[in-house]
Amino acid sequence: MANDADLEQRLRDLTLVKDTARSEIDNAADTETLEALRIKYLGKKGLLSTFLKGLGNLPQEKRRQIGLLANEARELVEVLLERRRDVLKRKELEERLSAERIDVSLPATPVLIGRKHPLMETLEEVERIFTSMGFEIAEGPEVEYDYYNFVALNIPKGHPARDMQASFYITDEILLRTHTSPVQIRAMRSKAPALPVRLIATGKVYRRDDDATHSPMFHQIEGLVIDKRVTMGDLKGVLLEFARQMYGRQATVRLRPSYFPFTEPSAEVDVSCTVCGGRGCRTCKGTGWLEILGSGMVHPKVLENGGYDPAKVTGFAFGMGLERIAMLRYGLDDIRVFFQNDIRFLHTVGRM
Ligand code: 2NL
Repeated sequence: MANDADLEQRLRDLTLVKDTARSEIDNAADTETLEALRIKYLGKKGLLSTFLKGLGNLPQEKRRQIGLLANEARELVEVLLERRRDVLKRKELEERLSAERIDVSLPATPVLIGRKHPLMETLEEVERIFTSMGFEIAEGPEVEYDYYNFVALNIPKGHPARDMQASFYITDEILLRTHTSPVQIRAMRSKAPALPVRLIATGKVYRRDDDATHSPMFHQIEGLVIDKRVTMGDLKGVLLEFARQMYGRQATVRLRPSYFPFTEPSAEVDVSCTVCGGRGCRTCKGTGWLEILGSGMVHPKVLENGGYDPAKVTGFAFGMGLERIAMLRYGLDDIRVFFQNDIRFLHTVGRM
């Protein structure tokens, strides 16, 4: 009977669809492929829907019979899909977890952090020492009048110490300060005639110079003491205490005669070599001494320009380059490393 043959053919078709679905679903390698199979078998235009639609011309009894089987097939495919989906989901999660695993034993990327600049460390140490002896800290403008920078300090126009080639002039009368002395002149003039004056002036200064031992911008620390009967002995005592606090209690100082326009008498100050202690080595070139600053008794004209009466008071002053003090402290021989901003310098200097 044609109908029976047709029915059997349809049952074979259904079995084939079920078997193919089972094997395709079991072999699906990932959830994407599985979704494509869901559409292939269960979608609106999928194989099972198409199969059910094709039953329309069968007699009702046969249609009911085969429809039942087809629906069982649909449920089977749904169950197979769901089981396979669970397997694949778990597999994909495991793959992701192992791919994203973090090896906590790996060394971390180093984080480079900054540190206080060696010049500022040195400055703070110098300030600490002088404030411990009763000095106050004064600051002033870096752009200065020729008068405060030179004239008030007994360096009049035409004086060899104010060579135009050596200073950064902005106009005829205004320049970048070449030392911190104008800060002290300003401080004296705002305080005079009160006593005592005990201050240090610190900050950037500028000179047209540039090599391994000179930078066009560097830092100075100057000290000034004015009172009744201040002597050169007071100067030496203060500087000896500075050297001992800075370089250790064994440190000593010596004064050598010198000349500055703003002091009279003037003296260069050496500290016993911080490397060999005075026996003589490469750093002190065998002399046992290192020059650290210049000093002297404040010139009467400078006292007067600062508003003090040289007949009633005396004073001493000294000045040092912060870079030189820091170079001795850290054993450096090139001033330029302070200003090159090479992070490796900050990470190594003073730490070896
Ligand atoms: C040096 C020498 C010195 C002064 C600075 C000074 C300041 C006033 C009055 C008198 Cl207001 N003197 N300062 C005195 C002697 C030496 O510096 O070689 N500095 C790097």
